Amino acid sequence: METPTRTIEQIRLACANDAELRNALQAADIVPLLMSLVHLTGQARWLDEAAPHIKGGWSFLATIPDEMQRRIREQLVLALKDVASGRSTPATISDELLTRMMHTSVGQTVPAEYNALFREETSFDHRDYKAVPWRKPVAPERLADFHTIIIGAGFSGLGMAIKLEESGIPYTIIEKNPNVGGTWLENRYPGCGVDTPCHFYSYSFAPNPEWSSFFAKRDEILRYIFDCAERYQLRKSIRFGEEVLSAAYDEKNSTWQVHTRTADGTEQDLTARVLITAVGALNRPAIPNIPGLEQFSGPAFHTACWDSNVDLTGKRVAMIGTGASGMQTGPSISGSVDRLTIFQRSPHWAIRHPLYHASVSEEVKWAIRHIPFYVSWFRFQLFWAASDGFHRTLQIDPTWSMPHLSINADNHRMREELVDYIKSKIGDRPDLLAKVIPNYPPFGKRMLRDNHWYDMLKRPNVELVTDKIDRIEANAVVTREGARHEVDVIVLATGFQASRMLGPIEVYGRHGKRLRDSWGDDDPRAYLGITIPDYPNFFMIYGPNTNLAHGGSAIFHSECQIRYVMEGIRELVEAGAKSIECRPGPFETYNAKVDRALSGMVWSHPAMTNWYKNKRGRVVMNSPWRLVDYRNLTEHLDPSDYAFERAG
Ligand code: N01
Repeated sequence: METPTRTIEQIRLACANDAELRNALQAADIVPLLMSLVHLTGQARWLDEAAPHIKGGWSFLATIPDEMQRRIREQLVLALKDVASGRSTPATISDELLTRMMHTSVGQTVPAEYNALFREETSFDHRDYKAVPWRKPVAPERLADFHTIIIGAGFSGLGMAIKLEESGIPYTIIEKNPNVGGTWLENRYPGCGVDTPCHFYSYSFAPNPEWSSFFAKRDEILRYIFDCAERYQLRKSIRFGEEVLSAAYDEKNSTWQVHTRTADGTEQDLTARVLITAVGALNRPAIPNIPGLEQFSGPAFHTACWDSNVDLTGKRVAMIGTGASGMQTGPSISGSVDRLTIFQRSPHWAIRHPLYHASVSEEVKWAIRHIPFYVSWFRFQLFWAASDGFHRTLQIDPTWSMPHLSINADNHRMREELVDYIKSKIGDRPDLLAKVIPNYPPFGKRMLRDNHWYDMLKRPNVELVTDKIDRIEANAVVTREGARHEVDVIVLATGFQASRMLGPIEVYGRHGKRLRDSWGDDDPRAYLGITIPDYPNFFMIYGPNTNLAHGGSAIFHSECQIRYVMEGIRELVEAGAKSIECRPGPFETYNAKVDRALSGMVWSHPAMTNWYKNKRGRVVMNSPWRLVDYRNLTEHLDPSDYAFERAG
């Protein structure tokens, strides 16, 4: 395959200033540099030499000796200059070599089935492998008949819009907020940020070489989303400040009637051939049912509705909840408040990451911009380290002898490492230690990243309360043991109504069938998490059982779903059909498979609560699959899974 001109241009720029190039190479991670070298030269011998020194996907797990590092950097300079001067061209990487490179880059066996995922995910040759092009000519005026409504302008909705825009399909996004960004617009509590590495937590087709840190904070993520909305000119198609109340399928016309309300109370009906929900799962706050909460006389607010008008400086603050939001909020406010009293119902596991608070140096940003393939390999390493690389850790071994502590040997090893880490932080405080070590296996609840949590717990102005809350009074939180904790402000870090999927939107399918009647309050099901029988031309992004709880990026998953939806719309358009509707057979078979797989995974363990399960204990949020499995399941829409209604 011919090397894209963009790659050659990139290399010429890289070689334009020798000092800059060498500085950047010195600062950049050695493994992606090594992979760039192999990618440019095709010289696989480097892999054999480096392999014994690479023990995982994270950069800090590579211990390549200095002398070898020096040779890699030197050879890379030469290889780049050869290409820049036209003496050579970047090598063509065979599938076999690609598998070997993936394997070496993360120091673990990566099956060949990841090749396609690698090519799609890393944009290494600037091709859009996830594109769904028309297979036959489609007159633009015909597309007008396929107007699509997307609900939600967060990462998923915008990603969907970008692909519809590219295909020429007219669409409208309806967004309840005044701007794009979804959960990243709404959440602005102190310390809010991502804990998936952001060089992976970003669209595969829109890499951002400018991330200022490896785990970006909310404002920077929101800026990235704003940039994408501008770059792909999406704003013109978004109706802001308008909420969808209901959507009903009109069988006679094979269209959706979408009923909305704007902020001023005006209600409207819109019509679309296709309806796609991209409403997220973590944006309807769960307000705890604690007696007296409404009688509290001071400010009380949820982390997702942070009240910036309340200055916490010098205040006595209660924080209820210790999940991902609490983990970021607590340490961020503990230095300025007078007292922080944390009410923990159950502890969470938290893992240390050496780069969690690190920024990306200018030299590394330069390398990301200029060294071909560098960021592709970096992204792949992050993908592996943050997701499929430890999927097996979550599988219940039925013969495991300590099921109350862990679920298999890998999971147990992880538990021991986590406990050792906690002890290294607060081993001198047995009172705290007893409170924070979870009594359930790692990954039973969402794994958190330690945001100085344990350091915070040792602060003299911080108290960790594990007694149950009995009630809230005008100026205090009172526990069942009768302890009164006087506070000025209450922060509710109590999570979201995740399993009540699609929130308050009422969806009516064929024969007026109400989706909430089938799903109940919290028992959603869908084929591949995307489509449902009796709901033609209806697709969901981040639907049932698509949450990634072993790691990975929600954006990866939504891109899988977006491609699948695009294939569905393509079938509809190219077949000249009026509707496409999931058949009951594949729906039932798939959901049975999902339930079977999940029953053997850590989230089904009885020792903990989590937001993944519904009231009956069925895991309704999480995907049981590795990312590569879900990618394969959604790569192509199989028309035989669907019924089509022909026009005319
Ligand atoms: O919510 P949670 P979250 N009395 O449900 C406690 C994403 N996210 O907002 O564990 C007392 O995890 C509850 O206790 P328990 C991410 O996917 C990502 O923190 O049920 N306590 C728990 O401690 C995450 O998983 C990021 O016993 C009560 C806490 O409140 C998801 O959002 C950052 C209670 C709720 O924790 C949700 O995280 C933030 C009560 N009545 C969020 N009710 C990053 O990427 C609940 N609790 C970093």
